[in-house]
This record gives sequence, structure tokens and C-alpha cells, in this order.
Amino acid sequence: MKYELFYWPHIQGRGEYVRLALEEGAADYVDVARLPEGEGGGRAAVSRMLEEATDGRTPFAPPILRAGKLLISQTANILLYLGPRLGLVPKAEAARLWAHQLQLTISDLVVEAHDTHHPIAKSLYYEDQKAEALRRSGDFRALRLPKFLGYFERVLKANPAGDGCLVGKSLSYVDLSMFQVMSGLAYAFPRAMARVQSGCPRLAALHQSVQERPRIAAYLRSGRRLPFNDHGIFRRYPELDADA
Ligand SMILES: N[C@@H](CCC(=O)N[C@@H](CS)C(=O)NCC(=O)O)C(=O)O
Repeated sequence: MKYELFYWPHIQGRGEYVRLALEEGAADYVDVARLPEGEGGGRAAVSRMLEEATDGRTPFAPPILRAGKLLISQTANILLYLGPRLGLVPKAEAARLWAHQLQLTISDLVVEAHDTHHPIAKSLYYEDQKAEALRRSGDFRALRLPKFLGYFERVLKANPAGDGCLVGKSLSYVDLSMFQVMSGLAYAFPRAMARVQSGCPRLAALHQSVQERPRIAAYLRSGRRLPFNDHGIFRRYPELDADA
């Protein structure tokens, strides 16, 4: 199967959760919007997907994955589809539902991380909602970040198959996504993350182990991995990472 990923070309964004799974699974894929515009790439490639109904199943927002005749959107839904095909989730239904449940919780965390800098509206500039962003990020750092990471740390600790991964006894797409969220949070909130992470040794070890996997390490070194920047979901605005 040759997969086509459609995602905005200049940020990691939610496309990165899908990319990490495709890379670890050694999948044959094209990151369509990263192709030159003359070859059907660029932002227009994504916009086209949002405008053209395919069997009446037009996606609302990227990332979008084309797999043969299937067009799939919603990050967690894409990973639900890819997981078994790329060997990135256990076979049992209960484990797949558990993986999906954790992935949806990661999606919730991603939304909250985004809303620290855009608490009022996506359509407004950060500078137009800075006062609200300062209040929102204070709550995020003090309460939400420790609550989410503390939860995932407990999930690791409680995994009956071992605390090296979140689901079952080997790496799943959820571990890859957890790696991405932690990387993004460490970029956006280096001070808050240093405080919270000291109480989450298993999560820190998981992050390290994912980063060292040969295919992930090769991907992270490659030009396919864009650096974090201040247009994406995780942004480094030092004023939003003040001391507790
Ligand atoms: N819940 C969706 C959210 C998708 C989403 O918000 N995509 C962003 C880019 S990361 C977008 O382009 N949104 C356009 C919009 O919300 O109008 C997912 O997890 O895939």
C-alpha cells in the first residue's frame, strides 16, 4: 500500500503523529503538501482535499490519509486504521480500544496545549489574545499539564506487561504520539516541563527510548522532520512559561 498524507507543509502539527507511525512502520508514503506546488503539492494540495467531496465523505480538517480508496481524517482515527497495518498495536480488541482511548486523551492534551496561546480564537493573532493566553497558560502549567502527564505516568506504571510502553508489551503508535507530545511540550514549556517531568520518570524513559529507535532516530535527523516553530501547535512564548 502506498499512503498519501495531506497536511499543512510548514509545521509538524497533527501531521506529525501520523508521520511518526508511518516512519516507524517503514511505510511507503508521500507527504503530498511537501511536494513542490508544480507537482501538486503545497497548501493547495490540502485545500483541495477539503473542498472536493469523495463519496460524500469530505474531511473537515487535516491530517488526512489516503489509503487506496479510503480517505481518513481525525488523527486518532488515522492511527486506529494504521496501527494494525503497521504492526503498531496489539491484536486483541480490548488492547486496540485501550490504545484508541489513550490516543484520544493525547488529542485532548494537544488541544489544551494549543489553547494556551490561542484561548479565544484560532482566527485571531496571539498578540490579540495575549492577556487571556497568560491566564490560560498559568492554569495549564499549574493544573492541566501535571494532571495529564501524571495520568500517563500512572498508565505506564500500571501496565501489566511492563512500564516501558503504554499499551501491551511492545511499542505502539500511542508511544510514538506520547513522544511527540512530550517533545512539543518541552519546546513550548521548558521550565514547566522540567518541574513536572521530574515526577514522571517512566514517561521520561519512554521519550528517550522512542527517540533512540533506529527508524525514529533516522527520521529525526532527516529533512522530513521540520523543527518546531512559532506557527505550530507547540510555540515557545517565554511569557507563557513563567515560574509556577
Ligand atoms: N481533531 C482533529 C483536529 C484537526 C485540526 O484541528 N487540524 C488543524 C491543523 S492541526 C486544522 O487545520 N484545523 C482547521 C480548522 O479547525 O478550521 C484531529 O485530531 O485531527
